[in-house]
Amino acid sequence: MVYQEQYSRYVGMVEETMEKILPQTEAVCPKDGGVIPQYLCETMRYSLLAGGKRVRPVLLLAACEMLGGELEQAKVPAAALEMIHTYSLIHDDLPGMDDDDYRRGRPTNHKVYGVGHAILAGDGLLNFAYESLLGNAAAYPDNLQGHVLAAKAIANRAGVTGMIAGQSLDLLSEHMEPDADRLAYIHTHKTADLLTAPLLAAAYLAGADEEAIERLKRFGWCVGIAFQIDDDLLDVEGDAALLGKQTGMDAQRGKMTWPALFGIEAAKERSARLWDEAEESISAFGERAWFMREFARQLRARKS
Ligand code: GRG
Repeated sequence: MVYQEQYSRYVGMVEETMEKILPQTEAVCPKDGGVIPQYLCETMRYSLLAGGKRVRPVLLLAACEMLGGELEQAKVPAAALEMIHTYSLIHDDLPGMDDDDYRRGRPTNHKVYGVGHAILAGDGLLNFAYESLLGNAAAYPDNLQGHVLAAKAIANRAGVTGMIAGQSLDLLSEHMEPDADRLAYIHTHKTADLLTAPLLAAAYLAGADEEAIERLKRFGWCVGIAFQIDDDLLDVEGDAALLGKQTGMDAQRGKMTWPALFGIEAAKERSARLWDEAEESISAFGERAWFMREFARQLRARKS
């Protein structure tokens, strides 16, 4: 199968699963306690179904298939991870954080629904992600251990020693003297952790061995750091129309970034080396890693 077809197949699975587990509800004032109120549901769906590259869920499905796991079991975890990612974007865009007006080519959640409802949309997606993960785990009693470990890996990388930890340091570091160790910590946790989460989740779902897990961790970290450096570079040199969000915001906010600390050329070199290392780290999977390899190449070439 050619790359683009395979990518569309994975994205199709994710979109279909998200639509299935979070359908638009008609309940304005639900009485039985089991329906998401219509407005809350709309605010959650506004950001979740607004497009996006679906990098994290595609990585989960692709790694699962590469490792011989059952795709059917991985669909809900993939959708849950995209919900967690989307909640983090909604909250990151709030006035108390980055205060952004555009995301995924449309007004940010709080610009449309107001700050209070945007906070709830994020909270809703975060909670619903774990509710969905646990419900899915219970549906596969024969692989309960795999599902519990996958959910734990996602919670760990998204949580207070993972993405939230990185975001906390990121906020604390605005307008601070640039510092390489601090920047490495921020990038590792804010960005790379949520790109490693799908690989670990896939490995546990598929019952992969330690060696495979270590390779995937390395791949996730390299992709994550390179992805973040590229993101910082796009904020300096990218096209706002293609990105679907404003550029030049990092400098305006006094953010600690790779280009700010080391310069544009050094940032480009570092990113290139990391993308090479990412490919190298999955070379031992041979032909089975063809999609992951091509996916990394596509991300490396991204303009948005
Ligand atoms: C609010 C707890 C909390 C965390 C926020 C995601 C995040 C952490 C911050 C967003 C700012 C940022 C530059 C994060 C680095 C990761 C990144 C580049 C996210 C954007 O992900 P893409 O490019 O977005 O995969 P799409 O829209 O394609 O899904």
